[in-house]
Amino acid sequence: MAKKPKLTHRQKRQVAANRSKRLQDKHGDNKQTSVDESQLMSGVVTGRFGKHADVEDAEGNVSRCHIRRTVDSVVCGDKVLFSKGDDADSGSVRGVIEIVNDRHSVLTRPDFYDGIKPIAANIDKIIVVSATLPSLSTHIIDRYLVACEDIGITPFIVLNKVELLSQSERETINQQLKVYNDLGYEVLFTSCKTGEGIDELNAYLDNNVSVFVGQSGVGKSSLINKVLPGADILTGEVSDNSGLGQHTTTAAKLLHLPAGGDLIDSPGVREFGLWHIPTERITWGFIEFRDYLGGCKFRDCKHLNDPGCILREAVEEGKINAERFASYHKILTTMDEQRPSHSQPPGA
Ligand SMILES: Nc1nc2c(ncn2[C@@H]2O[C@H](COP(=O)(O)OP(=O)(O)OP(=O)(O)O)[C@@H](O)[C@H]2O)c(=O)[nH]1
Ligand SMILES: [Mg+2]
Ligand SMILES: [Zn+2]
Repeated sequence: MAKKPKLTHRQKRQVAANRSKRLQDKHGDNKQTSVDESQLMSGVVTGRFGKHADVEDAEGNVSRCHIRRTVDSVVCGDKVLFSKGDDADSGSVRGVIEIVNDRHSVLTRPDFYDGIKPIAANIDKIIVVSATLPSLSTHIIDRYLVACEDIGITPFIVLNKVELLSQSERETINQQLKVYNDLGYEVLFTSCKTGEGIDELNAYLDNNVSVFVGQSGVGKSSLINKVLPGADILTGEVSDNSGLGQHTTTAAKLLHLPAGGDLIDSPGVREFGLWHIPTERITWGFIEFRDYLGGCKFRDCKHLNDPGCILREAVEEGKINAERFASYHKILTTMDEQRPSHSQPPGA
């Protein structure tokens, strides 16, 4: 296999900047004429498929593009500069993404083989979707919340498929999710079958760029189809055998809301790993811990059975929810198991 040239981050930026300057110089005279297909245009990435990406220009035209090797990564929501090629050049893949603009936010997840993978860029809101089918896991919700807090975006928790619940199940789950309300997170019950909560979800999305995340099969794509009836995204049954979603959505997709704002549907992942986030940031991601941080007797307190651990004391006094505390420790113990041996712990 051919070896990729190893450019440093700085070198890559320099190459991209040089290329941009060269292209600008070349097309400097007719920069304003967007009809010239060989000119760099601005666009937003609406889909990413293997080596290619779909880019939508200001007029709403979508071009499937190659990605210049110097470009680090491209993901839905990225604002890019691209050149539109000649249709006849290379089948349906017409353009080339030359430059990815700086992102104001990016949600990432680590992949065992590929390292850190961006999920969506330039997002304002993160909709964390869960459901009782597949089974409800507050631990998975906690994982997403940590990832959201790490990038400074307040998550919105949605429990979908609520029409499947009996009144008493609904009350039990209400109690289970009350901890999130108490922490100041919004929790919304929705059903794509009865339409419950869809208006509220619509109101929350408003004029923002929102990404829908959560396990496979919880109904992310179904919710987007409800909010945007024309979207017609493929949805898939939860498997009768495994009780798990079937990973129906395989690539993230960006769609426009009619009144402004965008939605990004993302593929469900089985395990939302957090091993790319340093331990202190994981701790910070549990917002109720923040008041106590730095107060333990030992600076390197692991908040387990360490003497003088004020986090543990707060749990014993009922000031911190014991399940959230257990969830925190579960994240830390699984981090080392999930991290591939070729990857170093963050900060190492
Ligand atoms: N009963 C019930 N089923 C729902 C609801 N919303 C979605 N479903 C069903 O749940 C299954 C999974 O829905 P999807 O929208 O494909 O789930 P997803 O989260 O996009 O899954 P991935 O694309 O695999 O990540 C489908 O069979 C949907 O019809 C709901 O509110 N109630
Ligand atoms: Mg889907
Ligand atoms: Zn401690």
